[in-house]
Amino acid sequence: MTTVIKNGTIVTHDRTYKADVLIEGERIVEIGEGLKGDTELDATGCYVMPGGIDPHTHLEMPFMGTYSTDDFDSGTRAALAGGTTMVVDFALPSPGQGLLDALQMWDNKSGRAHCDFSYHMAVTWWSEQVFDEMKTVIETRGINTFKHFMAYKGALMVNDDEMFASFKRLAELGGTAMVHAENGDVVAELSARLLAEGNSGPEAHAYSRPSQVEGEAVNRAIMIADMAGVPLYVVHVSCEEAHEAIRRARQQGKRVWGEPLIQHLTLDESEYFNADWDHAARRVMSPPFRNKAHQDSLWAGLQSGSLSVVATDHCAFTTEQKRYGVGDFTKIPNGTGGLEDRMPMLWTYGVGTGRLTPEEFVAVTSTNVAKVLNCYPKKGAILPGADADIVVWDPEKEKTITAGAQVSAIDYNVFEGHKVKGLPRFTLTRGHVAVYDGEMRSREGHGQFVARKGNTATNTALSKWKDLTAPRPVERTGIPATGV
Ligand code: DUC
Ligand code: ZN
Ligand code: ZN
Ligand code: ZN
Repeated sequence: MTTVIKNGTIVTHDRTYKADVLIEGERIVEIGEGLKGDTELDATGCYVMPGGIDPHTHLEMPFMGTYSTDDFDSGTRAALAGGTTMVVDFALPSPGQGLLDALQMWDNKSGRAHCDFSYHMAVTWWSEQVFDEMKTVIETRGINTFKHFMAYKGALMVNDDEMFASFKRLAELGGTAMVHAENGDVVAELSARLLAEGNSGPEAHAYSRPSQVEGEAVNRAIMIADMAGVPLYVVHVSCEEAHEAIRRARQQGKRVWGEPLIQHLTLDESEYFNADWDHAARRVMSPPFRNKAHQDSLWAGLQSGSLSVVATDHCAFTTEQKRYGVGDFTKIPNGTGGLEDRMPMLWTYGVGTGRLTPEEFVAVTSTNVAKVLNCYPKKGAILPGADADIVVWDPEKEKTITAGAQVSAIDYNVFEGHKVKGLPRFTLTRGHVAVYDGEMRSREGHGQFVARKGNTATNTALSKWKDLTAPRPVERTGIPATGV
């Protein structure tokens, strides 16, 4: 069974050209002119691009006393509706739980996926068991990315000694370290003080996590990664201080990547000062939305290449769940949605404004992260042999985002009212047409796990630490007698 995508313009991270794409089963088999297939998809007026990869989702995640509402069913359908064909979710052990045990929990949930998926592993505590299981996770399970929470003190947070131990183990095994970078001690202190002073509303969430707590943690993580010799991926980079640290590290030759979210690029802190409690609480996430200066920094990072990937951190809670935090902002479940809207919003505010080229759009929504996660060119490419994960993108198609029309299972949308121009005409997941001109034809269980290899390079390029790894005692004379 073959399908041909005809009359479109192929856009990859490095090229734009007119050609047809022939798909046989689940793979791309040929690219050229005048190709024929059993069925045809007409891409006249459209761009034919690698399907989006969202490397940061939390589907049906146990968190802050509840579970995020979008699961592998509604979450991956939302992804496909917006042109995303692969998601990478975080398998999250509760402190004390083994890594393999947590993976089993995620395997039990992910069978419903409509598109392909992979996992990152979270390290939420440290022990000999975690040390041992990391090897199995990387070498047997095909998961080489491990996230560390530097915030959520008393719950998911790891301390510097645990993080250093974990980073060193990852360096040894060919893993990549990831960090949620916020200084959890400072956040805890500020939160307690705000509450004590009577600041209990959702705006206090933003006051409790100023950009300095993120900048400090990113700098610390980069230095610890450098000493351990491990590549580092910083999730949800939201501010200039964090971006600056990443820019500097990259300029020094370190393998450090930064991931801004579509929310931080397009929504700002004024959302928290809305008089409506629900409006503000629905936008509570960590890190919080920032001001325009920070947004400009993130856009500049995408343009210059100092920031590599645009994700969502999709972690969707209903209004009812958000209301657990009435009277105490620290109990508002942290998280927002974005899976369905990431690509249209980035196209509209990036390509549509001239800030990004279509090729840069492909790079930051798909190809760059496929390379960082070691699944390129199976994913993130329009090449013979690649998976037929493709979005046929109509740059003229428009809509106004509204919760009433979304796939996500929650009752609001943080992008409500935004007019987007640029939407999928077709979305294909491993050759299967999951979105056909606005109609959902996806299949529960179609999604497969994408195993990823370990790294072949570490992060020791310029590390001075290497000089200290084999310390030798200094030979001295004239040692004073002891016990005088
Ligand atoms: N931040 C959120 O807002 N939600 C999930 C976890 C996180 O780090
Ligand atoms: Zn996080
Ligand atoms: Zn997250
Ligand atoms: Zn199929």
